[in-house]
Amino acid sequence: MWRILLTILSALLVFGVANQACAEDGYQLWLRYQPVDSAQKMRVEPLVTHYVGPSGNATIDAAMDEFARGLKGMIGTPPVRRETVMGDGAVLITTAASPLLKGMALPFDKLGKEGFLIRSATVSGHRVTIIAGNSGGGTLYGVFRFLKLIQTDQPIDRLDILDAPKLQVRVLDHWDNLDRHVERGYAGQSLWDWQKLPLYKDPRYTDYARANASIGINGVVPNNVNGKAEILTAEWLEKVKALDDLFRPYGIKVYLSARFSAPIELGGLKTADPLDPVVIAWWKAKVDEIYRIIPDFGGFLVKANSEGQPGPADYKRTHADGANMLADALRPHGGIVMWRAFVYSAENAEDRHKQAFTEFQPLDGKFRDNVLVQVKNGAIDFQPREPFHPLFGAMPRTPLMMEFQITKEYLGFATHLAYLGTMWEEALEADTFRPAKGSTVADVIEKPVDAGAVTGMAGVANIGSDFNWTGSQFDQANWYAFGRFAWDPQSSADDVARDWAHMTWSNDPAVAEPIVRMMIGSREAVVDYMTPLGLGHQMATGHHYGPGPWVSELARPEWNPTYYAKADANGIGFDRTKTGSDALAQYAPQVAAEWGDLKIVPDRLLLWFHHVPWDYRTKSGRTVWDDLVTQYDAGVDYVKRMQAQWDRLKGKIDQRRWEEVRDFLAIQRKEATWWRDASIAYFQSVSKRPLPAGHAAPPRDLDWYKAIRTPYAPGRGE
Ligand code: BDP
Repeated sequence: MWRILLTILSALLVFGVANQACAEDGYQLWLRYQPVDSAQKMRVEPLVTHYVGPSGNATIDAAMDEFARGLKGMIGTPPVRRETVMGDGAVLITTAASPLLKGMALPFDKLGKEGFLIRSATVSGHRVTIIAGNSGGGTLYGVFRFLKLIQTDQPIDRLDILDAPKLQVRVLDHWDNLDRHVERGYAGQSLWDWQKLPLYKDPRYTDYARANASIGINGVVPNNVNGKAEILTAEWLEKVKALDDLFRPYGIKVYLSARFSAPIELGGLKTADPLDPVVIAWWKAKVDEIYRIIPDFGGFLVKANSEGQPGPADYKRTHADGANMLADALRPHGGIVMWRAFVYSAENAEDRHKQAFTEFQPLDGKFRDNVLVQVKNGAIDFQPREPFHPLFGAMPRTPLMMEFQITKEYLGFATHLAYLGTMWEEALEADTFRPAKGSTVADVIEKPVDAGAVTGMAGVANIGSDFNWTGSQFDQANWYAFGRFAWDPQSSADDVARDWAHMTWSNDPAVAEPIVRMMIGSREAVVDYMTPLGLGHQMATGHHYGPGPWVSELARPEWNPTYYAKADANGIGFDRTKTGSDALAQYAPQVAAEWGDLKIVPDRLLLWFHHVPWDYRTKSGRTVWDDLVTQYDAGVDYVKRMQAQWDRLKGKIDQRRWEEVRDFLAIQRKEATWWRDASIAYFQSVSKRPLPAGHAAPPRDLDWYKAIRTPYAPGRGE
């Protein structure tokens, strides 16, 4: 009896200690591989007794390592590796070329280069599971999918899964400077410890690659679009090569942001004119040098003639001239150019909403076929809500890739819980009506402009040196969701959130479901307390931290929040109809007709496209003034509800992560309230209207909010 008690006691002690030791901090992301429950363990164990895979392929090796790691965590004993199928329960981690699969007529023709199949089958009379792609990369994705099934408590006994990415280039753009400051970064310093590279390779780089591979990300731009040219020097290329070597087994290519004036800064030339033969020769030699060092280099990302960056317009050349010159240098090596369409000019008085379209649309069909034009989801700049960019669908002969911002520059930095999956879903499912009804933004970016044309999606990374990678536990969901949407732009934000919540928090629906519900409304809450009813860019100057709706004195009109709200004694909103800037004319006529008509435009885009009097009635039946105030409060209320919900999860989630989220929600509530109060104080000073019944007056006067300064807010621009 005593002995039994003692055993129980020591087991409890060991368990307690182990529990302490494994206190979770978020480092494992969604790849936590926690022990599955006993029922799942019983189901899984006999099906994964050993694994078989070819040796000598670094990517398959990475896949097998991950397989062993995942199962060790989830069922305790890792399966062993064998040379051949020996009995039931073998998992074949292999490629189409494997002799083991001979004569099996598997549908490899449907998988493309990076797809995979997972199939329960019989090989040599034994019950096995096949995980295979045409390439090791596909197989690796298949292994991650298989592990996810186990992780999320799903059966693995009768599998017949085929999946392949819908976009080719699925790339993270890091806005990281060489001194490790991250522009718009809220997760510490840059992950890249350049000073120690190439000799010291932080093991985190491999964990980063694993996380990316687990969600299908296959490209990385490690340096800022506003970056320095030095990254292209031999010394820095060696550092980049070190990263590339680590990433290669995970199917990830490295690209670089290229500064257009590099021939002047590095080459000592007098010009960077893209049509100048000396400049052309300089880039060709530079590209050849890069490929000598990094043979599988992906290509360049370029921000040109935008916000002070150099570009072809400095020499009166077009974006196509600039992009094509680089594309020609990259073509012999198979590299691509991602040329950004985020442009607005210092001198141009045209509505900023219209400028990228004005500059780029006439260039349709003028780009080489290894150029992708990279277009932000909206025409202004990653606002909490924007209508989709009018360029989508308007350049049918040019590959357009989507650019989303994963880092939350305009959505409360790292501390506000805002799941961006819903925002991206909204942008991707928007109907462009080009060429006809039913052609969504997702369709536009998915469909190659001609056979073999390249497709892609870029996400501005939210990753840094913080132990939890993204600055907050919930921002990991945005990294995860980006990968999922890049893999399949038709994904459902809800499904993605659910998968993430199960893997990151718990398989218990009593935990996962409330978390999913919090996430799904969270971005709308940010819209409500920052920029309701279609307002845009009301953020404070420079760092964009906190509210600044009153700011009107900055040098360029479109830098001022007052430019976007256009609030005066009579009303509020930016008239982008025919009577105003007519930006609507850049959309297909059906879209312009819907959004241009006050009777049909949804309230969520009202002030984006229309200037209306304060007593204009929105679809809610309230005046626009009353509705604005109501929305600000709705946003704050949502945060309060998230807090209450999170409190109810106490004890069901490991303490450290639970406390961190609790505290971040408190910050969010404080800041959401600040946004609400400051915005109402300002707009009331303009509208001169009383607050609707039941809505409290801001506790301070407008001057108090205006006086708030936060010069050390993180992530400043350069
Ligand atoms: C804006 C950022 C700025 C970036 C710019 C860009 O404020 O830091 O450099 O976008 O996308 O959102 O180039």
